Amino acid sequence: MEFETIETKKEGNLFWITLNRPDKLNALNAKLLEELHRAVSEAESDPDTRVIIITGKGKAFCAGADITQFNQLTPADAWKFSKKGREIMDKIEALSKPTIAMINGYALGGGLELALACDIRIAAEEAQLGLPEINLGIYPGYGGTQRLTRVVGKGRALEMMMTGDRIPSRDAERYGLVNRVVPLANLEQETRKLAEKIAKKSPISLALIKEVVNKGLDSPLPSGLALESVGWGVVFSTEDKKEGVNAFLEKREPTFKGK
Ligand code: CO8
Repeated sequence: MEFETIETKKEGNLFWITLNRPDKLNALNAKLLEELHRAVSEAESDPDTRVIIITGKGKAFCAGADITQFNQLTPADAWKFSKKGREIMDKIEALSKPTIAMINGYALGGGLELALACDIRIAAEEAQLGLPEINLGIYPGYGGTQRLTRVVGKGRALEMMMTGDRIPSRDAERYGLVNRVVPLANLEQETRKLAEKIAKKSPISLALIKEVVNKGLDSPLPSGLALESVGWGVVFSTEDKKEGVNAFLEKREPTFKGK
């Protein structure tokens, strides 16, 4: 598939998506959002892909929505632009395959919101994260008000949104906003190692874990727990469950096929 604003690469069971507008710090314009949508759809339907990694080229992961578009937007356009961005973030969160945001540099505004839509965030020591929309006289519009609050809690989320300050990745790690921080030089290697580890697990279990965690977070606890039990029944019917249990009993490594 040909893209102008992103690059994609398949590597074994991993599917890499690199935002590729480095001169504009990978700001999200309409074209990039549309291409990102197509790339994640391709990764989701690709039978070889088990883990999807999203990163950025150059010194930024993504510096947010493309501000140069803002002055041309009517309120109705702004609503559509926000909705389009939100739909792609929702789509990424709902993918059946695990996603990792590899945060190589600035993750700001819509860029942090993109990282928040991914399952796991790994950041370079040099990266900075924030929701600076308040400085533009607006506020986060790609899911940040909701997803950041769920990840770091209300007080920290409100402070980040109200000040617009960028926080270093070490602080983000302390907040639980990124899973781990590594030097930029090791970022790709560490991300690949983690992705390959997850790629060896049962894809059905991975998809169910995502579904149950995400839907459970939107539900009262008893409903989430009931969903967990129902999914458990499903996972018990799979060949992967037989393979996993037999491999343990036979003292060998399992090979999961996603069946
Ligand atoms: N949009 C468009 N262009 C950008 C953006 C952006 N978000 N960020 C950086 N750029 C451009 C710069 O204008 C510059 O272009 P040029 O070379 O043509 O002048 C180039 O990228 C390099 O940037 P800088 O020279 O500014 O690089 P610095 O290292 O000096 O600074 C910063 C880096 C601190 C990241 C700085 O670029 C910055 O503050 N950027 C803006 C960050 C920001 O405010 N992001 C939030 C955007 S709003 C948003 O994401 C809302 C999401 C919901 C949208 C709902 C739609 C209605």
